[in-house]
Amino acid sequence: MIPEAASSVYAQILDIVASVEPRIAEATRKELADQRASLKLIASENYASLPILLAMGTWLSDKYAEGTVGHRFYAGCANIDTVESVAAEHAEALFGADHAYVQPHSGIDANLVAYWAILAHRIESPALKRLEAATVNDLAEDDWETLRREFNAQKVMGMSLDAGGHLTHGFRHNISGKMFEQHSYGTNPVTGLIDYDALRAAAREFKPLIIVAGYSAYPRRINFRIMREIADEVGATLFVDMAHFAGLVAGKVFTGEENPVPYADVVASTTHKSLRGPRGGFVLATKEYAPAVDKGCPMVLGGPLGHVMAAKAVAFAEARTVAFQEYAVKVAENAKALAEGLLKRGVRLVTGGTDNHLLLLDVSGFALTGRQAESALLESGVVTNRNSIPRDPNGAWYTSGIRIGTPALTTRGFDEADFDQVADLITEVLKNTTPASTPKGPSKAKYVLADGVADRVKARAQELLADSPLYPGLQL
Ligand code: DSN
Repeated sequence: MIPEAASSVYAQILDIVASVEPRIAEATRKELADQRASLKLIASENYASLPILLAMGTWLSDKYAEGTVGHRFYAGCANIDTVESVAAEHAEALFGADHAYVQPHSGIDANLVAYWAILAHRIESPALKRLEAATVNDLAEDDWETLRREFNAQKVMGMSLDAGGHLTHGFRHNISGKMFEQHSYGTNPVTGLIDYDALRAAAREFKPLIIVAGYSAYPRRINFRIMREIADEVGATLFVDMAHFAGLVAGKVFTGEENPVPYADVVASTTHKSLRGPRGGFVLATKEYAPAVDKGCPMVLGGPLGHVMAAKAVAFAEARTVAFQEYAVKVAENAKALAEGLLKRGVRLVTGGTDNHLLLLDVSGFALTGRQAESALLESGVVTNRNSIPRDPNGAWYTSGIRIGTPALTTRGFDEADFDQVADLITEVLKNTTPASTPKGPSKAKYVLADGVADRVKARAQELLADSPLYPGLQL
């Protein structure tokens, strides 16, 4: 519930901002209006609550606090210590983890902290020990050279980008693909599902130091017991990136073998996707890996953001409620309803459906690229993102897929019947879009949307959105 006073408080806050730079106040107001007026289906986005947003707008931002609780490189960090401890305490209780490190500023940062911690913990490196014990005056260039040699050519194995993995799982355009020798696993060409037997065989041959499990565009659940078994068999550390599905773990939709926390050595995540917190990251670790994870700042990260850790604490506290569990259940139910709605209207889904919060549409059946479909949908007020599908003939720029998810609209209150309507709107746009002709043949980027479709879809979207207002009661 938003107290009535919130509207005038926000209006005054924006007036204060406008007194210095009116364009920022204006863009902030407009962003709210735009988010209110569109069907937000980007699988990695959500809407944080006002308590979370408000916790970020304070002077906790003004303090430097490199280091960890009780062990800072700056004086006067007592209040930041409180904030960080409360956030970590909530995260540990929420996920049943031995240890939570809540400083990472983003998902990529959280993954880098995890990679460094695993390297530092796993690689027997006398040079690293010497460097950690050294004072600035004793640092010897020889030790760095030895460290680089001792850390050399470690191997990581993660899901390939076109199968739904993430850039940070060893892709060549990310530092993870440069730090490590990399091998990726894909999905079965017929079912589109992870093939654990193939993965096991590849792991036996490649012998990675780290196996990464997790995804940003795979519409199914992972069995982490099997991933643990494979990791143990080849002596790998099991690292899970649960950024996309942290809300489903927190909300107890993913339990037993689908919950990564009891099986992984290290788990990294963002806070702002299905978990519905502020923009940021965190890492969970077993007792064994915790000391190495805590070296994240200053090893990998800049100083922690006290105001964002405060908002993370509020978000973790929210996620410990029954209301959040009900939300997480609805996210998964709504994704199923959306999948059924699309399938019955003839849209092809990678893996034939979903059992998490996201769906991957193969739009090649409409003779469109992902880029054309994304643009036509956006013109109609439906916000999605293009995404590769497994073995995508159109590559990572044009793609043949559209990724959509239910976390944001479920936060607004959409139910299964609403998502069936969303499926109808998406299908109407796709069926009425054709590639534009160019002298060289059909364009991969330009498209033609039949007259009247965008206006009709926008109008129907507005009716749906009006029944589930964003931040109801907030008059801005
Ligand atoms: N950008 C996030 C996503 O959209 O999935 C992952 O980094």
